[in-house]
Amino acid sequence: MMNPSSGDNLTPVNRLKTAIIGCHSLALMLSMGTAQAAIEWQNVWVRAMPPTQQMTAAYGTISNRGTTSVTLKGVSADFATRAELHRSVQQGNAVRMIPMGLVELAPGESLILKPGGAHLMLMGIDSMPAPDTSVSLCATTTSDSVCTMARVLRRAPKSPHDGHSEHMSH
Ligand SMILES: [Cu+2]
Repeated sequence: MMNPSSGDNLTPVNRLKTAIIGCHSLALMLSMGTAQAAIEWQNVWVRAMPPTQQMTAAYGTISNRGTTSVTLKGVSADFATRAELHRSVQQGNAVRMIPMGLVELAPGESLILKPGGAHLMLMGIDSMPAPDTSVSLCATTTSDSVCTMARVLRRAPKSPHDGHSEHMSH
């Protein structure tokens, strides 16, 4: 349900399947305990903006690797007073951004945030993070809060697969 960019390639989904197989033994261990809702960030980056700007956006993938549905309640970043998940909708010649509200992710489902589509809007920034630094982003679910480090970049990384091998190491 949560694939706002139907024209997008399916690679992240394929990668997710691969990773699930790779984490099979972990899944077995978890299944012996209580059902785990596990949110994971992948390929996250924040667009670098001039220091005078108070807004920017972050992109990447938020996946539910758990065995139960997860409801994303919100996102946060310590350098921004407000953070919201937005989707972009075309209205005539203009693109409007609409807050997504609560986002439910079924087991194995991913929310893909990318330029021109859904994104994480960061607002009320007094001190814009400099290019090529790292910042922390957090996603809050009804049961959990999961944070990640994101690179601040002037433009989108060439390959969305950067960091893939790193990711597979667990
Ligand atoms: Cu926005």
